[in-house]
Amino acid sequence: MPADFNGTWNFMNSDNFEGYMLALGIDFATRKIAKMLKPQKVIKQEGDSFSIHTTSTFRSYFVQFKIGEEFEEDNKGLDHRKCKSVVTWDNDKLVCVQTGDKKNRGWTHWIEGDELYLELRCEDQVCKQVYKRA
Ligand code: 1AG
Repeated sequence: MPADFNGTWNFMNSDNFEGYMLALGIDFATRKIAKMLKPQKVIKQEGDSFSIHTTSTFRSYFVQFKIGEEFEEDNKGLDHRKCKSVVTWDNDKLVCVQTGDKKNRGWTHWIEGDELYLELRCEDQVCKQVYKRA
């Protein structure tokens, strides 16, 4: 049985979001606003199909995928760079590799108790975020 990510998750804290945004080339003004945000994630998981809605007062982002199936990601409202993404299981972790202009781009989600973790990677930067079950 894989991990169950279903639910609503509220942002708690973040480490090095600034470094991650800099690696993506996000401008100063946008970074200033972005780092004040406390996004909420709504994750729907049905077998191998996932959708993740990340919403905030400033920007929101939606992604859906099936485990192991490559898809085109537009990163709309984020850095807008297109990439080819694929998400796979690494034990109970969801691992996304985002192949495109940026090296080493991707993310990993996992759950510990009632907390959802997200590690965002781009080039040599790693941002870690923690969400709590609503
Ligand atoms: C995400 O990916 C994407 C959502 O969680 C936001 C994460 C990082 C932001 C990415 C780049 C920064 C670019 C612009 C900053 C502007 C606004 C920030 C908005 C944050 C809320 C959307 C993993 C996800 C799976 O697809 O959970």
